[in-house]
Amino acid sequence: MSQLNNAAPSLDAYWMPFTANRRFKADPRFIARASGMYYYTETGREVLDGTSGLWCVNAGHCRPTIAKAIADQAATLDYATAFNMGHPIAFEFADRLSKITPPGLDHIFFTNSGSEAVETTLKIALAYHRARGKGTKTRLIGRDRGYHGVNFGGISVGGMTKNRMYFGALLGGVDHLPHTHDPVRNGFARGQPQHGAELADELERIVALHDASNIAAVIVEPLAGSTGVLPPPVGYLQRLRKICDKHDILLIFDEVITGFGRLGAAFASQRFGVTPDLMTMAKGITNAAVPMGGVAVSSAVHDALVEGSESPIELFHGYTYSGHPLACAAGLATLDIYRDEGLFDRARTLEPVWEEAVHSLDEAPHVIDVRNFGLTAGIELAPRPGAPTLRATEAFERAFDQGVLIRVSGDTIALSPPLIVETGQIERIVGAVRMVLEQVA
Ligand code: PXG
Ligand code: PLP
Repeated sequence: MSQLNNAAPSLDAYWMPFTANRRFKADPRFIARASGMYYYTETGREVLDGTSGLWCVNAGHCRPTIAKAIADQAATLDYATAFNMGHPIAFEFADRLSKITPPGLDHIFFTNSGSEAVETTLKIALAYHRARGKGTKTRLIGRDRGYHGVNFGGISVGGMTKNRMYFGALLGGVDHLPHTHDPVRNGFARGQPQHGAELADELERIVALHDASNIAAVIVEPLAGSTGVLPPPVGYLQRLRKICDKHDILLIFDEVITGFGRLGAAFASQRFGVTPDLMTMAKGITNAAVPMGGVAVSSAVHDALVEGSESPIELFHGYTYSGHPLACAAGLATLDIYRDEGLFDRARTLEPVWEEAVHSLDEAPHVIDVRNFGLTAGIELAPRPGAPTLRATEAFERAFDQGVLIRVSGDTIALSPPLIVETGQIERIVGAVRMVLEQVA
């Protein structure tokens, strides 16, 4: 099939993830290298990264200290099993992470992706209740429009229809809270929307239906990212926390996107002042230079599970590459950059500038809602009649041709630039979006 030229490999073998493979392979877009805020195509064309890769390159691309840390580690200890063996750097990285995680979330379990981090939280939740003699608490509660990765647990508690509908009956014993998107009451909100805290009370309805004795955990993204940027209504997370406490239900925050400064604090938990019992992280944990994820666990959950264990191995769970030395090295170098450059505070300081810039699109063609929080924004477009999502897809392709990478989810443009973004670059990103919205039909 498609061939770039005689020397280039066929495009057939690689089945691309979450991609319109046929459309892409008919007109491929390749990134050859990256530096700081920019990608460069094979022909050397500069593309401003308005999405931090995929919400992950929070400190900008190809940071030399991270590259060096990975290279040095690869030459020193490439791999050692983490099962009943230790290598020092994993302990060092977990300790460093535990200093920036929310108060009490002091224990770190390493995974290799956000999806694996999600599965890990769900399994820990079940094992925790069982270890306390509450083995009937097995039901898991997610939320409509939630994204929790692509493994079976994650798509079961998740609420993105297309990610679920092709894959059978999924996990049993799952229920969902309603999502919080309410453009009629909250349209074009700046920051957290005012209306919707009462949607957390739906958890009481779910508890009344299934009984608290059967419910293990609630998992939500503090700010829903993938579905098109939905900041939590004022007071919503606080209410969820309260209801979970009342019924001995664990609260899990999936902070794969919201962690590492994206919302102007180390984690969304600190920004919103609500502490979960378990928290996922991934993406920005290594600035995306080596795949890694993790779960931060409260001491209460950790200690009950470990001390309540009937067997020497307290948790029958873990991955070959949990705490991989190269990922830990990348992670430590990444935390140094975040700290030394004050990037979490930088995101917070830039937030009003960002908010002003993205809301300058409120009146742009096709725009039906604009949402923002931290260094994220969702610009929702009216679907083209009879061809939903195509307008946004065309906007993405045109923006790329004009030298700006944006992300689309359904009919929403999602923006999340690296935290090193300059004011002029914010203007360039927003300017490109305005221009393509004026161009697409
Ligand atoms: N939880 C959340 C909240 C996420 O955003 C995952 C889990 C899964 O992480 P991994 O590392 O397994 O991909 C994510 C990932 C998008 C997009 O278009 C977002 C993600 C992944 C792919 C695309 O917004 N988030
Ligand atoms: N921010 C990050 C990313 C960190 O890793 C740390 C410490 O490890 C801190 C902040 C806190 O820095 P300090 O201990 O210098 O106050």
